[in-house]
Amino acid sequence: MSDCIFCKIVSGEIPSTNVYKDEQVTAFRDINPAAPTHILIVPNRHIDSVNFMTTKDEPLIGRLFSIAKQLAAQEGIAESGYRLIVNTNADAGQAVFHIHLHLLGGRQLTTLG
Ligand code: DGP
Repeated sequence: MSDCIFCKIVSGEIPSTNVYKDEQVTAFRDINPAAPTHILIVPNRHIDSVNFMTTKDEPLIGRLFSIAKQLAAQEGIAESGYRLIVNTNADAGQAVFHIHLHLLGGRQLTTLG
């Protein structure tokens, strides 16, 4: 999508600190980190949100979690713990409408909600 920030990050049009990239997925550091490790893991193909995923996207969305696991180990937070978050629409505070998994860790995370 031409006006999507994360599509522009995937294509390299907007600079980002990438920590992972393959033909399906890109992961980069959040511009406004909420924890010592705050990485966004996104599919290279645009999907607005969980509300727009279909059953054919299940392997791709599953892959986001596999990469999160790999990056958590790489960041040294696999044992201390981490949180994976997917915000959807206004009540969850979704700001960027390109589906993404937040990987947060490196400190004690407070309660949800
Ligand atoms: P969400 O509320 O789940 O839609 O979170 C969107 C996140 O995206 C938010 O934590 C800030 C981050 N973000 C927004 N614009 C940029 C950007 O241009 N670069 C990077 N690295 N992160 C961004």
